[in-house]
Amino acid sequence: MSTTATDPTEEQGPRPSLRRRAFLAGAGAGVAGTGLVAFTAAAGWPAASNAQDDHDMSSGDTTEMTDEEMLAHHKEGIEQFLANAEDPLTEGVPIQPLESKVVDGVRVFELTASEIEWEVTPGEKYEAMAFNEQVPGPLIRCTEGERIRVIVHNEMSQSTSIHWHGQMVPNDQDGVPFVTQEAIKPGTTYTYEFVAKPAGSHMYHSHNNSTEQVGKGLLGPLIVDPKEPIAGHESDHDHVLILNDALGGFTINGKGFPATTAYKAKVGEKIRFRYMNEGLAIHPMHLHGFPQEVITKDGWPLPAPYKCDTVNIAPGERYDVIVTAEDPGIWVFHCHILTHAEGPDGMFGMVTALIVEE
Ligand SMILES: [Cu+2]
Repeated sequence: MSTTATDPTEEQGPRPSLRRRAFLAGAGAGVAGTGLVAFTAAAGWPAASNAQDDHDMSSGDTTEMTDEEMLAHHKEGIEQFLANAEDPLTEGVPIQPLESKVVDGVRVFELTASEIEWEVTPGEKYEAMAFNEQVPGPLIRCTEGERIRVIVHNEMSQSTSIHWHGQMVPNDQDGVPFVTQEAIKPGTTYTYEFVAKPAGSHMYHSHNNSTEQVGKGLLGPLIVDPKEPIAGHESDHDHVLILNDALGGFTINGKGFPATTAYKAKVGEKIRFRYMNEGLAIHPMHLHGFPQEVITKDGWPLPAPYKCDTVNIAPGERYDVIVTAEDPGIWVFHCHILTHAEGPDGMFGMVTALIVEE
């Protein structure tokens, strides 16, 4: 797995133009996600974590810049993205593999939920809720049929719980307060245990006050590898892309363009992308240049994989695709709801690229 880049080492100061780009990311939510704005406003959240109420793309702001100014902003974003591909511009590395130990035949993981600040785009930090101080949380990975135990510490000021999205667990491990368990109150620890099945790309997330808690980052990937390799699923690279649309606007793995991770491959290599949507809106992910071969839906292998160039991922869904890097170049890779990806100020939000080298 190489879902993440190396640790950023330097605090980056806010850059005025990038602050504006983050602002526009929020504006996109205001236009395309009207329901989202209403919902979060009704819930009294997020007051401080989104600029969407302060900016309206229909107000005429889009025409205030000259063509030259728009191009300059666009160019600067691309330059920042390419710099980020070499040396991350933001603090905080998401989805790090979670260490485990085997105790009496059970694979044991440990998660700690806490309230942190998370840097989404350079200089833009938001109040987040995180497992092990990562947004999204660390990667839990195991093999189908393994018994796993996850010890959860709640260091937040709110109660929480964890639902194992896609897993066929015993009912009392399903993670819904007052339905299958008591809530995990602040300052307490709770332990889940189940046999990991079925195989595939799954997720774990809070199931308490989940609009706020999942929106702010209490989620992560759960990959259950099949006992035997599946023909046609071989790849040289394996990446998780978790889509979200609350904390800091539209994000891939907790970061918005230009801080999104670029994916790299050599000509002829196969890349597996595992899409997971933890957001409140659909996100059709479009890759320039090459087809995406869809091999699984919600973890289940498809009997007849199919090729397409845009994969529409609804909230809660997972799709795994294989891409063969056929030609060198920088191939842009983005959500095709354009208000999630590009505005007069250039690209923002759910945009990344597949960089193919000879
Ligand atoms: Cu989108």
